[in-house]
Amino acid sequence: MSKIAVLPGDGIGPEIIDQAVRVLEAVGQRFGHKYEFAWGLVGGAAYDATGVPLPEETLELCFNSEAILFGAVGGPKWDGLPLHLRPELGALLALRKKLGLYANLRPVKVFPSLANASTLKPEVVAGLDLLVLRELTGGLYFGKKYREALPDGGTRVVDTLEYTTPEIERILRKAFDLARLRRGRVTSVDKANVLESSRYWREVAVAIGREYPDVELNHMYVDNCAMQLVKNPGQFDVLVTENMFGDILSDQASVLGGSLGMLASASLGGKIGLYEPAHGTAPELAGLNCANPIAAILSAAMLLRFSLEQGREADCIEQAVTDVLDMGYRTADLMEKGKQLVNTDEIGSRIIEQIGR
Ligand code: GGG
Repeated sequence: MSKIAVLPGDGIGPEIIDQAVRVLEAVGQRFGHKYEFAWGLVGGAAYDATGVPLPEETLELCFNSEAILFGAVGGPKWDGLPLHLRPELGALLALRKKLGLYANLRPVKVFPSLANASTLKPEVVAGLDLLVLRELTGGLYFGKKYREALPDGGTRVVDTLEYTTPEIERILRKAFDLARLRRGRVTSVDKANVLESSRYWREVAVAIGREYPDVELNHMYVDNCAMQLVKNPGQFDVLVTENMFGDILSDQASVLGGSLGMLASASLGGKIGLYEPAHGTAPELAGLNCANPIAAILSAAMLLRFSLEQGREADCIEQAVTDVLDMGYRTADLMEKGKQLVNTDEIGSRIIEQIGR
């Protein structure tokens, strides 16, 4: 039996994760697998219950599981906490670091029936399939950060963007390895005209690129990349970049597929993978049963594919999502004229029906 740690977190986290777990149960039933779900507290919910956002008990549960299904953490209730206790830094980033999850895969795909829901013209995004590979345990989010009082009464604030050679090399190798399984193109995104870390990143990219003569490498400044994503996204295959750049660019790219609610992710690199929708907690939607659970459901499919080596089962989930969208069911974030509005539970149920067919 495969043990999966389930950490729903805050805001809409519990609602969308409930649907992902139901979908996993349905797939298990269809393919004759039994998954054991071990539920844990994380983020603001954990802070409220225990005084810390990532309790030891939760960590232990993660280390004793084969994979982690994660919802989302954070919200206005915890905004005033010091950074190290905030759900984002104190739980999610800490968990990624402790598990060695340096590679965050965020696939941006346009499902055929969602081409009209894209922010770009359907003919520009039809068939779009790109992968943002975000470095996840270094860079600006993990460098030294502090405030200091200045004699003039003001404050100096510091965040540092740090990388070491092995950290850059391993994420670039991952990008090239992934590109080999796709269309053989890597775009390394940096700000090498301004940042020393980016200048070095580019040097390392060139060196690693020589190990992969069959993969085409090009470099792009992050500002240009942001523009190219909304102008000509079809040029990208694997887009690899620093932690914060990847966080921003992947959210931007997600709307090409119709909604941030469609963007799944897999965080890999250690023994145990973590799978989470790229979106946050959407506090304004929490408890309303209207959030889109598809990113969480597609993250569960990635969990099956990468951690449990159940590719057929993952394909089955992805096909069920495609079918339900083709049938015209839409959550509010994807709603267009002529489609049928459904809530979080209902879209989960429609997907489960398709899995059972
Ligand atoms: N499921 C994603 C989530 O909880 N996001 C909250 C957030 O702000 N995360 C920061 C990050 O992904 O680095």
